[in-house]
Amino acid sequence: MPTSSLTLYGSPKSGHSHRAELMLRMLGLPYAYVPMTPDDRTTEAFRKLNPLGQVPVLKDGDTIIADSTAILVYLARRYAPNSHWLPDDAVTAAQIQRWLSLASGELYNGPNAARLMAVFGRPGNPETIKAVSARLLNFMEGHLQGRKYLVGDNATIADLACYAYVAHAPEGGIDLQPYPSVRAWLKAVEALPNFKPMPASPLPQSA
Ligand SMILES: N[C@@H](CCC(=O)N[C@@H](CS)C(=O)NCC(=O)O)C(=O)O
Repeated sequence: MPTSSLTLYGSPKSGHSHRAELMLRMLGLPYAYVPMTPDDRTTEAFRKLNPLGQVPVLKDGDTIIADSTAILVYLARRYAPNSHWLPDDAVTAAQIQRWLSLASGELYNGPNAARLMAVFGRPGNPETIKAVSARLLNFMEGHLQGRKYLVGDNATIADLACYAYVAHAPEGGIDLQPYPSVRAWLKAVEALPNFKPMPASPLPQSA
């Protein structure tokens, strides 16, 4: 499979960036990484790549793909077509899409939002965030009983999309102890070839 020159614009403590980087690593694709500070994301040059000013953005030759789950789909289709990462069949693709939607919905508004509040001082409603997180994690726990990965028998882009913000949920004060199947799934993702962790942030202090 031919490769162009791949550049990922991301932030080291962004789970959205981490999922895109994991996919590049797991496909064994060479890439350049451009770390973006919050100020970098507001520049005119970066807004040309993504008018929303968000990381991650992938540049593949002349092709620009913004949004982490769009990047996962692009990399799977472009560099690993019809592989276990994103199989072609309709049912499996739909099951994977469900997890991509959960990653951009409940995971974003739950564990990600809790971490944003605790680590980065972002505003938010702790009660709502806790409720969204508990609903998602309870659902994941039931779903993962008897399964190694989120969809089917192999790792898919669904696992990469959901990994970082679940793994780092404790940074937002969300305890993963009540979710043994979720913790076993995190270990399964961490055991995949070329896995690289996202750097930890200080755990919130208890009052
Ligand atoms: N839906 C986007 C969300 C990306 C996102 O929220 N990125 C954060 C960093 S983790 C960001 O760049 N935030 C800056 C902003 O929203 O202004 C994706 O999946 O890539």
